[in-house]
Amino acid sequence: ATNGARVVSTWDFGVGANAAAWPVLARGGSALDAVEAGARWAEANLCNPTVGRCGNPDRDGVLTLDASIMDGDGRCGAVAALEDIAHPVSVARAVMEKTPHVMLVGAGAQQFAVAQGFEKTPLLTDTARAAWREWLKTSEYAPQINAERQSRPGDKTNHDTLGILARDAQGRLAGACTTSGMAWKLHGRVGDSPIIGAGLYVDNEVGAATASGVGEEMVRNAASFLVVELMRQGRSPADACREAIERVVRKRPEASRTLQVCFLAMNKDGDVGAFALHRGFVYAVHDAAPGPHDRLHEAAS
Ligand code: SD4
Repeated sequence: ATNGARVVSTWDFGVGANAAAWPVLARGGSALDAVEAGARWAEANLCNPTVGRCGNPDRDGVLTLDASIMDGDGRCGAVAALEDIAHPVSVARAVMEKTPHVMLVGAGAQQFAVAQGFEKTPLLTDTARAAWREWLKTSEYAPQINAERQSRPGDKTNHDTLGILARDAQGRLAGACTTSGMAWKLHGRVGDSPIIGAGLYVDNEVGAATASGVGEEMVRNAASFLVVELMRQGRSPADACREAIERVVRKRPEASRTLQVCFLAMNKDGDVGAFALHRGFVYAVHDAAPGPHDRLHEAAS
């Protein structure tokens, strides 16, 4: 029943997200339900001092969330700059399924969420508030490479993005992306994660791609769309990701030295590939193959 089913996710916490998504695929469920389950796990369980939705707010001390979801038929939904709603990915799915629109932002997104029965609840933790107060002393916006990676002691959380892609037993693809964005961003800043084609793109005929890192670079390059289009031209997932990274570097060679950009892709056959601008991007794969599923793969860079 799990024939060809597979789920892949960004970063260390991708292991947990995959573990939450896999049972959906294992019982013959849809890729769309699987990626939502994985993203919800991340949104609910990343509450630790180093990473999470309980992570760091924007420069005004406000935690704003971005998320998107897409299936291989081109159905998609997204929310950006959403405040005080714990599961932005599910709000994104509601935008997709219950409105004629693709994206809702800010107060309107929150109003829609509440009308759909999502609970409004303050999310910013004391730890994050304290980190923000500390940050205010310098007020310097300096994103750290691989800040999402939990396995490196001493790393400070700068942002936390889960990108998750799945293929179900029927061969359908879906993806989701959820994040609190870059810490200390300007209030109102929206990254790549909720932008279809930038942080996420899925096409059943070709494959799926998602991104993590400094989102402005993905938006500039319509990067997840680019990765899928490169696969359409015959590139392997890893090759397509590498080519997209080269595009990022060519456009901004100076900036590329200090910021991280990471791509993760899966083609329609379930082959997985990744590439990062700098070392240290890890991703997790889960399928029916025997053996441990908590081993991480490090992307080439
Ligand atoms: C953003 N791409 O908002 C996200 C941040 C990220 O891991 O990936 N963090 O730009």
